[in-house]
Amino acid sequence: SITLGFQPADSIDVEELDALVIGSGFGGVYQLKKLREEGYKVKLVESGTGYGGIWHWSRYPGARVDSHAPHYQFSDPELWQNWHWKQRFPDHNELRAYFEFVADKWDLRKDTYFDTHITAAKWDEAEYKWIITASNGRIFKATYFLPHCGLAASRVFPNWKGIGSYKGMMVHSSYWPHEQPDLKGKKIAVVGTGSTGVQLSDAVSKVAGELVVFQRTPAMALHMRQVNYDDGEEPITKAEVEKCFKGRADGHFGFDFNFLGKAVFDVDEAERLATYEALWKEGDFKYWLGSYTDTLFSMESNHEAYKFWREKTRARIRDPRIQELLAPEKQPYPFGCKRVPLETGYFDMFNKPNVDLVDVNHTPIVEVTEKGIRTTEKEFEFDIIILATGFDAVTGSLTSIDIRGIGDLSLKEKFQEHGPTTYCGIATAGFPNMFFINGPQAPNAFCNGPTCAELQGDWIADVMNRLRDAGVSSIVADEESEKEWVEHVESVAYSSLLPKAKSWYMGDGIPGKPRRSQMYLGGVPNYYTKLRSCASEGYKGFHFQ
Ligand code: N01
Repeated sequence: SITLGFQPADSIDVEELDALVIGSGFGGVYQLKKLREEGYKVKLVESGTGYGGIWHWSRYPGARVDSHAPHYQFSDPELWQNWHWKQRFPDHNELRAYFEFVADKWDLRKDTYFDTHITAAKWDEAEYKWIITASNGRIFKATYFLPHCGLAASRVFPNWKGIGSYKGMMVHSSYWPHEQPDLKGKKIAVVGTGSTGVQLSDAVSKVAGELVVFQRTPAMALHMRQVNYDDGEEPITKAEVEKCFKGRADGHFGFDFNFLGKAVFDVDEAERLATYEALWKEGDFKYWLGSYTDTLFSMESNHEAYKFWREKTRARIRDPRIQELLAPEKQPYPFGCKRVPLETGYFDMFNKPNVDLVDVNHTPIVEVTEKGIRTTEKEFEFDIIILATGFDAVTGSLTSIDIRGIGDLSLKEKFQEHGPTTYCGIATAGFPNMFFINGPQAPNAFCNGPTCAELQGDWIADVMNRLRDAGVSSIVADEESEKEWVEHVESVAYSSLLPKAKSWYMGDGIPGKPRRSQMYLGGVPNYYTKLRSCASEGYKGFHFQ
């Protein structure tokens, strides 16, 4: 029998579905469209009030995607032939407008419930169905449960002493108010220097009276090289756009570029520096993910990339103290093994008289006071404190839902005990008929979002079709295959330098979270080959009932 944990309101019926999809980012909206085309009764639920996933929530000043247009979009010609990008790296407003456009073209609204936050999902072993409940009392019974919740749906808040006593405005970057607060002339703190903190501080510094950035680890950010497009001007021709969609799954990171195909010391110093200069000038992730093949695998090679980056960066900062904090002489961690932010003026901003940097390693935050933040050195007064402190990335969005599989197995406890364990980064043993897009141990953060949404979304639709045709009720990953996949993911991760940096890539920063690679680093083509061969071998590694 099913225990719902609350008594549903009389007026709310259980809605019966073939599939329930969570999340209105790229993964969720693609899945809804794809499954509907295949004839399934499917609904999309989203805790926010609009489409876009992370782009619905992250409305902070400066928020923009680090993946370039026109590749950061769906491959459906109905969409790209009729959409015009205004920026090479679109901002959150443009991205939300794109999602609205997609919702219209794909007629998504009639099958979407907004303001619907799923709190629990339980596999009913007698009926072979998922019973899924939302905090607003909605209940769904679905054959397939597809939590495509994204990497960044579970926010991290510091547990500083006195945090509740602060009288000013404190806001997490991902709960940014829809009505932009007035930042002009204000005294503002930004805590955190990941991709969010870098974008935010840069934008805030342009309007704030005073800005203090609190840094724990320096960001090895690269220049974005933003481009604005005029009306009618296209980043590349429509014919080229079509070609790039065909090649996306061949790129290691789901982009239209790859590593250079040679190692750092295959070339002499002059060639290496000329190559670094060219990549650095191109902007985008080229200097990171389009550079020498061994950059993320050999510390000696990685150090060459760091040295070049360090000199370029130090040249932009006047104050030697800040230079040393932002781009230290001694390399603090392997370049590119924490997510590389793209910036448009972050380092130059520290030359302004109204911008300062506090290193919380030297002067830790002791408490939050009524007026601001007290470090071991002094009390800072602020009108606004912005937390760019990140997320319980990748797994947090899944483990924050009480998901129960066979024998009441808790997903949270499973992941808590061992770290994420999945088969092919798309399913996990003990949880039948449950698949996720951009979940743990898939390429996720190392794949262009829409590329993997389509690749995984199509695979999930295919498996559902095959089961429907065969009259099979359920499919579940087997533990042995899962163990092999986890070992493979870990062996690729540990052949790289990634584990040498503390970052959310390895599950760091969340108390009690087991340290394990959150993503598959083996590249989109290898991942796709694995998914395809699993399917062509009759979904090898899964059991059926
Ligand atoms: O979060 P993060 P994010 N005291 O976890 C610091 C995607 N994204 O929101 O590095 C002081 O990367 C923490 O310090 P440390 C993208 O994939 C994409 O920036 O742990 N500092 C770190 O500096 C990205 O990687 C886009 O030592 C504290 C920062 O907070 C992911 O989302 C834009 C602290 C958190 O950095 C997450 O990025 C934005 C504390 N108590 C984000 N706690 C685009 O595509 C944490 N920190 C543009």
